[in-house]
Amino acid sequence: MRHSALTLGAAFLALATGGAGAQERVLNVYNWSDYIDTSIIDDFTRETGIRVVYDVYDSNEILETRLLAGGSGYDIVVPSAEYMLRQIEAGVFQKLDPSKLPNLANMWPLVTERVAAYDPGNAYSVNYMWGTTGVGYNITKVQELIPDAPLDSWALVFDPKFAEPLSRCGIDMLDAPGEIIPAALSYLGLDPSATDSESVGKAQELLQKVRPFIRRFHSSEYINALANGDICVAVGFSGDVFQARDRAAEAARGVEIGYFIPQEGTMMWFDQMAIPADAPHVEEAHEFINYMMRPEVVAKASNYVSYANGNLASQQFVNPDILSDPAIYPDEETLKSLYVKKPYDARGQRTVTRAFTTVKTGQ
Ligand code: N2P
Repeated sequence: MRHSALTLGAAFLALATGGAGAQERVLNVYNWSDYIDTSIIDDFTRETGIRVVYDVYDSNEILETRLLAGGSGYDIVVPSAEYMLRQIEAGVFQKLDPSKLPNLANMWPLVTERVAAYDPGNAYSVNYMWGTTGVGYNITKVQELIPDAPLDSWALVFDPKFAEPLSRCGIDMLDAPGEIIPAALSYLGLDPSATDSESVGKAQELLQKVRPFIRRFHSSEYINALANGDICVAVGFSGDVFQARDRAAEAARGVEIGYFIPQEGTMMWFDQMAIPADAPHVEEAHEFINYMMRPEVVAKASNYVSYANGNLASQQFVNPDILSDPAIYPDEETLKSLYVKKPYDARGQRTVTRAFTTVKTGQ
């Protein structure tokens, strides 16, 4: 008697608190850092009852290592499209079930078609955000040091003539071989997707000349570093630089941040929501992807992180100053200077990573 009363009590408590014992629904998300308005996660949990465990990374290489090792426990991951072809071949993702994703109708055919080059038939992924890799800078400090600074060219960071003086206020670069080597290649007028040792060797040589002037290779700390005025230049991701600009404006300490897409060309990338083959919560993962494809929801994300999304129906809810900014939603003219990197094969990836590591470690 007493025993069953206790059991009932415990069951009631579990239900009331959503604690273990009740069938708690959980979703483990692994996404890029500084990539969402967290109120979206709270709204999702409130509506669905699914508790979200949200972890972050700041590099495709970190994500890939976890995915290839298997058993990550993640239900949603967000690799960049050009990494996906190899990852799909390695069997790390499961196919999406389109019958559970009615909001696919909201997606932007232009983006969906581009991504199909990496995820054939769009069988494994849905676009979350897309953007460019370019240069963020502190407007006042750069102008002070170099009044005629080339604020439209990779020369700002790859020519020692500019990098040397700027090293006084600090240059950061992404800690990402697949971003920096292609940028160096485009500055040199070479194919940004090249992996042959001659081309990559030239990029390495260029980078070694400016290596002494680079303060740090890191893929997320530059947001606050730019906003606080700790550094004055960062090779970084578009929306992250805009977040730095917004944080600087909020702090109101006179730091003004600009961003440019180098005219020699830069990379445009697409970050894709996908479900690992061994995801423990496949049903919940589909619910999450479908939720993120609601026009108002993904527009809220874009408005917060200043990245374009791949959802056409969302554009009516995206802030006009974001939608009309060609550095976020590129116009025809800007699109011409953007390239999409071809996927590296395993050997090409090794060549590029080795060159980058040599540059970083200064050997
Ligand atoms: C978000 C960076 C995401 C862009 N902080 C990299 N693909």
